[in-house]
Amino acid sequence: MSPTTVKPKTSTKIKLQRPPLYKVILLNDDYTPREFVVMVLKAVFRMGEETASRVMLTAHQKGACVIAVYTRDVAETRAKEATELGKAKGYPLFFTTEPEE
Ligand code: NFA
Repeated sequence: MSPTTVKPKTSTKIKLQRPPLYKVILLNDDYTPREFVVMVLKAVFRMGEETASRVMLTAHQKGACVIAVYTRDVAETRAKEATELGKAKGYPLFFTTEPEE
C-alpha cells in the first residue's frame, strides 16, 4: 500500500447574528379618546380593528400594553410617529420602547 497523506479535517462555524429586538409599549392616559388610540394603532402598527381595540383596552385596563417587537430602529421610529400623531391633536398619548430580554 502506498503512503497516504492525512489531511486534517477542519470546519468553521458561522455564527449568525440576530439583531437585538425592542418592544413598543402603549401607555394609558386619562385624556386620549379610545377611538383615536385605535386609529393610531391601525395606521402606524398595521393592526386590524379588532386587534387595535383589544390592545387599546388592555392598555386602558392595565396601564400599558406591549404592541409589537421590532429591531431598534423600527421600534423607535414607530413609537415616535405614533406619539407625534397624538401630540398634533393635543393628546398626551405616549408610546415607548424597551429592549426585549
Ligand atoms: N384611557 C383612555 C380613555 O379612557 C383611552 C386610552 C387607552 C388612552 C389606551 C391611551 C391608551 N379615553
